[in-house]
Amino acid sequence: MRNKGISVTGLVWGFAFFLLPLHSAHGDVSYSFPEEMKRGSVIGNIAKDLRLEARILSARKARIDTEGNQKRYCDINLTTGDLIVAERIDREGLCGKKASCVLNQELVLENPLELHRISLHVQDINDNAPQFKKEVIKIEIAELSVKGARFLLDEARDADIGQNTVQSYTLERNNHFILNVNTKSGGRKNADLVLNKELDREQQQEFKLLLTSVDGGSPQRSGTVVIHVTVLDANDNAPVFSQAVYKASLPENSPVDTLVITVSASDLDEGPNGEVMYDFDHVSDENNIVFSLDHKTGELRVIGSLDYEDESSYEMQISAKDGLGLASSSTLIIEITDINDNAPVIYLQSLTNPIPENASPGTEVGIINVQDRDSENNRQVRCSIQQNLPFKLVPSIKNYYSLVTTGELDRELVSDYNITITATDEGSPPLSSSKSVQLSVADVNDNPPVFEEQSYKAHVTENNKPGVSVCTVTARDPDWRQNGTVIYSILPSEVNGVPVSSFLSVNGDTGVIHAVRSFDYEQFRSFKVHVVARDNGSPPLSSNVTVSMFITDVNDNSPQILYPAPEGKSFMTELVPKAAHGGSLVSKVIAVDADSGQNAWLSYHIFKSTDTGLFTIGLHSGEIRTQRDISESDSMKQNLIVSVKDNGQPSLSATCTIYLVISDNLAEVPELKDVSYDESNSKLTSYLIIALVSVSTFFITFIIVILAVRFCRRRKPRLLFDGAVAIPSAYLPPNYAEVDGAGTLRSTYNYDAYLTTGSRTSDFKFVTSYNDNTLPADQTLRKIPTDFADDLEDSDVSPKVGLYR
Ligand SMILES: *[C@@H]1O[C@H](CO)[C@@H](O)[C@H](O)[C@H]1NC(C)=O
Ligand SMILES: *[C@@H]1O[C@H](CO)[C@@H](O)[C@H](O)[C@H]1NC(C)=O
Ligand SMILES: *[C@@H]1O[C@H](CO)[C@@H](O)[C@H](O)[C@H]1NC(C)=O
Ligand SMILES: CC(=O)N[C@H]1CO[C@H](CO)[C@@H](O)[C@@H]1O
Repeated sequence: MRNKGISVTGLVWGFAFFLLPLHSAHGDVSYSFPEEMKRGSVIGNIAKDLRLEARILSARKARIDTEGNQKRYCDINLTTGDLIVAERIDREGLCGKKASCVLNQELVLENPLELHRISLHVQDINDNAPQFKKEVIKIEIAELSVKGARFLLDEARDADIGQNTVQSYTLERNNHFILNVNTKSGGRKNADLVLNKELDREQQQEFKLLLTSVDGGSPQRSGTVVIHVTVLDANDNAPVFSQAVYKASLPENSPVDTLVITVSASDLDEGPNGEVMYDFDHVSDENNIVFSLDHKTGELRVIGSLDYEDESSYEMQISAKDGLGLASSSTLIIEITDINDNAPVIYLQSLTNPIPENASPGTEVGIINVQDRDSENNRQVRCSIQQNLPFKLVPSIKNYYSLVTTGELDRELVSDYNITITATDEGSPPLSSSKSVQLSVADVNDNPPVFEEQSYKAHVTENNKPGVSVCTVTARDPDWRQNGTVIYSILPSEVNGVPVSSFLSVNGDTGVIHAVRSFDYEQFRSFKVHVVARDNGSPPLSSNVTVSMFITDVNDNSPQILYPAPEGKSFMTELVPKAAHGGSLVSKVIAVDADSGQNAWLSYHIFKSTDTGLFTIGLHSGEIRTQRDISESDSMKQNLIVSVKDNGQPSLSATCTIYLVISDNLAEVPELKDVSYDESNSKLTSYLIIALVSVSTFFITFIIVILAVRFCRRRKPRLLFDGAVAIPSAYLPPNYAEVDGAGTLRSTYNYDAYLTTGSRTSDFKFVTSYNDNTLPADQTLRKIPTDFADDLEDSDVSPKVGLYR
């Protein structure tokens, strides 16, 4: 019931509010009505309120006037007497914020003139919403603002008054802000934005919050504004690298300016707070030289030379720093990959140089080490040497190789080797290098001297000058220096019991063989010596060669008459029968010649005879024959002087006398002595000769006896030397036909002539070399005992005469 009563009261009030005129004394009326009524709306019946007849209004020309130049807001319907709204009445426009708004109008009646005041009380209606000055409120709040911070917001305005003005604010729900509404004097209200939770720009850098302001009218009206909160950055974030560790790989020798990697760090801050600068952190100088880091872009580029062999990886700390100095760091690892940029290098670790030529196959000569600074396949190295050498490389441990011989070495064939060692790696493309090793082969005395000929023959003419060179032997030794130096010597031996050194000597250096003494063909015609060639090595090697010496004959022996025996020894007389016919053999001259060949080819001539024409002599047989029958008239005693010549150039000759007695009776023989004596000029001389011959004969006989004794002990022929006199102890008559096979003398031989001092006892001959063509005839003749008489008188019986057994 109470509620009903209130409502009734409200209605009544409302009715009165609209319709009831406010009575005033003196006939004034006032009306109260809400603003913004439509034109023509009835405010009240003024005729009634003034107790006037409506019908007279028109007659009395009732009208509404205004004071001054005020606007006429209302009018009167003359028909009905209603006061109606003539103009839009806006309280806010007319009265603003005034609490009461009264418009004064006047009703004028004529006939009689009446004036009534009309007060129009305009009531506010909630026709205005709260309104903000701007559409957007921009607020910048530092990121680090503390909770509770207040930020004043613009006040919302509402043209209405009273309850119809701003009554409250509401803020859109959000996490960070709340509103604090203040009531100012005059009932105005404004709001503060209060930070209720710290901001993080990096989480949300702006907020758009709707602020609603509501009035208290009915219906309620509201106005909104957007609060645009911008969170101002604080440098609360360090730059952060996108990776904790950056890894990159890069081939070595990459050119300068190659981009290796780009690092990036992000800083959530903005502005200078988010500007990141990259830099190396504690880098060693070396890395600085190799890489550069762009401070702004974070590009890491090559600025130096990259060598895998020096540094295969780089590790550096980099930092990113923002404008205000907050920094963080990261690690940058750059692996350098290998490129085959290093050729193998060959090191000769040891070398046996020179290597002796007798080194057995497989001997290690040197050790080679090969190194390649690259890695993996690029450092796999194959080593080789050139073909056709007696060497090979044997791989040993790791990168070591042994250089060993594969065959026999022979310094005399190849004394130096250039061994080229080539090493190639397995990179792509492969690199290679080579090294030359010079190897000498040292000599070993492995070659004996070798004579140029298998044997030597030397010919020397007898009676040669001592010291004459007879032959040259040459031996070659290919070894080196003293191992190849040849020294000649004669192997000691004996010829006929005499050391060979007394015959020949050899020049040790040149191999020229000299005769030490003069040879006598009649003593021996050939002999052999062994010449040794020895090198100077240690131990020395030697070889020997046979040198056959042939002594060629010179006509230096006169024919020797054996029969008849030389005069003085015995006086041999041939008996020729008186009855001998022509052609009968009566005697024979027997002669020999110690020379040989032509030099011993004897011819016999009758040089002088008692009765020329009675006897002839065989030219070569020496047989004396009668030429005709003996006649009585022929002298009983016949003497023949026979000369025997050899065929040498010049020829030598000997003579003998043959005593012939033509008789049949031996009794006549004793007379023979007279015959011989008749021929002598002086008997005294003959006796003397006989005495001398006897002594000589005795002497010779004595020697024969001695030599015979010696010969019995030693069958071999020997030569005895007694001073310079050579006496053959035994002398076999030479085989005269045996001269160089053909029986002729070699025409190429030069004949030497020998001059004696005049005494034939001396066997020592002074040698004068000349050709027999230039020999003066008389010199030769002097030596030839052609004169029988001279020969007889010559008491010096030559001991050189061959003794025969
Ligand atoms: C070895 O090489 C050297 C120079 O390298 C050269 O003088 C010499 O003749 C060469 N020897 C041989 C046998 O090739
Ligand atoms: C000679 O040969 C020997 C080994 O037989 C050797 O030791 C020596 O060095 C060689 N001499 C020369 C000069 O080569
Ligand atoms: C001489 O040489 C032969 C082979 O050529 C050898 O048998 C002999 O022993 C050598 N004689 C000397 C003395 O060297
Ligand atoms: C001038 C004017 O508005 N007259 C009006 C008065 O009221 C009557 C009845 O309501 C109307 O018919 C008129 O038009």
